Amino acid sequence: MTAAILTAALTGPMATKADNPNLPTSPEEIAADAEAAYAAGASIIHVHLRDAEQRPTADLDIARRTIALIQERCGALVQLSTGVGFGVPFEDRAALVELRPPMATLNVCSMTFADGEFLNPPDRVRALANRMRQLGVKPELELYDTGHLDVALALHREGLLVEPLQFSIVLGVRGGMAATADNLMHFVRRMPPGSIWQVIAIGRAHLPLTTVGLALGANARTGMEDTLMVRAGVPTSGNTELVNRMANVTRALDRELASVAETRERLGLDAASGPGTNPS
Ligand code: KMH
Ligand code: ZN
Repeated sequence: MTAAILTAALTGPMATKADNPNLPTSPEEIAADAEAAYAAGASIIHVHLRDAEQRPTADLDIARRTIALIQERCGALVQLSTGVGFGVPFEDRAALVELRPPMATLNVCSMTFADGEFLNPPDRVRALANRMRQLGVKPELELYDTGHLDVALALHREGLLVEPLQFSIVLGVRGGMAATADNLMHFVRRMPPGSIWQVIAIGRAHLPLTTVGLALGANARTGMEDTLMVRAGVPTSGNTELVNRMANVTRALDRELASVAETRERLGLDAASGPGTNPS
């Protein structure tokens, strides 16, 4: 099997330090955790931004500062979340790609998301996909339910996505698919050949279903966005513990961890319209 691309999702949109005091929220804390995740084998850092009150934000100054600090401290690829968090207008979320990170998420459908409403109107998703293609920002397509794959494939048919398509199969969000192997296998059967994919398993199913994905040849994502616990009832000591654990699982399955260079190559970042580092 190919080497596994490991993504560290350090912060997420919802939890705060009240849920787990080890959650990084300031640009400095996020960059410190990014450096440690990179040292532990992650080649991609998935970034959510927070303001001084820990609220999710798409503030461009906070984004610039966070990206610069991460890049000062390590060579990992930055993947900005355009999901950002509830209450942040879609236009502000979409403006983040103007900073030209090498990668960003693209959430293709609106949905109930836990107790919130996650708004991704079709015309704006299409415009964002188009803009990302123009800027050479590689989209990671977030699929929370079966129909989301069809919407993503329709964007591809419209010429808005560049191969290889990169999918995250998100399991365990309330309002999306439950975290079951059966739901995962639905996508494994249906994704087009050549797709690059990972499981994002939220909460209790995080370790087992991410491991199933790795065993099937997928990439992996871990971090405090996806679980605040290292096992039931035990809060994690932080992102480094989670990334080290997933790196160990990957190696135990006899797979290597992809370097940044290999990650760039597999995702076609250098072939996209902008360079992978996409200086803004
Ligand atoms: N929060 C995860 C369930 C995004 O940031 O745009 C999915 C995610 C998407 O990471
Ligand atoms: Zn995210």
